[in-house]
Amino acid sequence: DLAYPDRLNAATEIIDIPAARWPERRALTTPEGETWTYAELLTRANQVAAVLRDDFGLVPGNRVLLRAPNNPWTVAAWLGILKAGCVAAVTFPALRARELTPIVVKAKPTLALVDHRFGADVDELVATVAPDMRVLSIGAPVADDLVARAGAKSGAFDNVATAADDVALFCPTSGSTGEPKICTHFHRDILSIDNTFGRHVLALEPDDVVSCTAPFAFTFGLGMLVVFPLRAGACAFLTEAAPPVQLAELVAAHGVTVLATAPTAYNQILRSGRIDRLAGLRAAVSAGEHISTQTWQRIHDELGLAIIDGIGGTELLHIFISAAGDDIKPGSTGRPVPGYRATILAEDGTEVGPGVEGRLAVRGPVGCRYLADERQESYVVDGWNVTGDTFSRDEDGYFYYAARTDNMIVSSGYNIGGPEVEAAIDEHPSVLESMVVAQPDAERGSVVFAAVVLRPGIEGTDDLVVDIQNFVKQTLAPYKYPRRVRFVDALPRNASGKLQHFALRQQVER
Ligand code: 3SK
Repeated sequence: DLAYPDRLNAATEIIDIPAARWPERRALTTPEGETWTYAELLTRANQVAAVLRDDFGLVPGNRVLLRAPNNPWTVAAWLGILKAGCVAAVTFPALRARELTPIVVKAKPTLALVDHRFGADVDELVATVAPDMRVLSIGAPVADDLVARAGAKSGAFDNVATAADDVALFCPTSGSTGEPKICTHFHRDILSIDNTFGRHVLALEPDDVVSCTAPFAFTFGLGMLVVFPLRAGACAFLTEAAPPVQLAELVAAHGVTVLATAPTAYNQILRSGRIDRLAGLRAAVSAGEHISTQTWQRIHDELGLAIIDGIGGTELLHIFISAAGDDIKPGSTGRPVPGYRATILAEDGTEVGPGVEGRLAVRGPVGCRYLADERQESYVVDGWNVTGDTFSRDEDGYFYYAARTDNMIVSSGYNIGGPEVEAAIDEHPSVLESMVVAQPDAERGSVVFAAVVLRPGIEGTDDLVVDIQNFVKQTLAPYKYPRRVRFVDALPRNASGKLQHFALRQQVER
């Protein structure tokens, strides 16, 4: 039943109610041995809310930029923002000032809560585009930080009585063209992802220990590590950054029972020969990109574990089609999660029948609402959320992934907009122009492939490839760098000079 009361603060359901029920249970734990009970997490979230209201004078509806890795204080900060009735604008810590600029300009945060290791880019934003944004460090080596301020508060806080459809979240997502889009989500949306995928597919139990590699800013991580475990009385195992092979060791050492990550990580763990470290898992989730039948089958053969595959989107907050339990057809991403409907649309927007490829369109309790963005009109058509994926479905209602419809590059579960990588490469002093597309890759799903035309007289050497790659890593979030670079004499263009990405895509797919 997805009927919500008019007044609803998601934080009440995610921490206040569970903390009253399971005060002494472990809510959060880390590889470093830090453990917070539900009662401790509630106290700290309340303290954060009090800091926002009393020290910074924030009022409901104010936006707070959150830039911090997956650790207990980030969870407390996120919950505290919701408790205070403010909007949490979550951002990937890896993003650079240049990528944060359009987000901050559009989101207009009043305050930024920033892990002290990621402060420099935010200082740059204050100096350039956000002079009025105040900044509070989390865990700074200086006396005045969020942790110190929180410690001075009582730990009691009456959650703001937000409306169920007040905005609680701003989630930026890379645009396949141009600027990032900001997806806005209501308090009730946050609960809906649990009342659909969380309850009906994942079905966590209080004894579960859940690990997920996705950052909170990727809503896959927010659901898997905050919303689902806390509402179930389970424990989230928080890692700031762990390469897949190390992750497998941590899963074994810390008794993780549910792992959620992208197919790339499962592939790397398989290749490392350490798949046995996942033997203690009760469930595993794969999302962010399509998992191949071979990878799914190998994990099944090795561990007897049927990975829960899923496709979701920042626009819809979490997973809306998935395959789980006995309801699995090899090669299929599955069927709509209870509460959602899905169909396949032709170019003209009409629904096509079984076996025909087209745009995957979805409707359900959570939908896309971009913040002040004309791209909203093409994403939501007649109530359908028209995703950027090409799928087909069969007679039984199972959906099959075919390809991305747009120029978005999905690599290791990360969405990377080709144009911003092109813009960064073009700034390299040796480069005249570039074109970036996805190249299929067995391990990462796709990798960023760049065709680069050099300035006259510059020779394309291996050293120059590395130099261009490093240049991009310093300009953008490092995961966006082109793993493959090819020097070419000219970019593919049609007779009128228009760039033809599809031509390069065809070349690199061969
Ligand atoms: O990319 C996905 O499949 C996904 C899954 C869950 C939540 C968010 C996203 C983008």
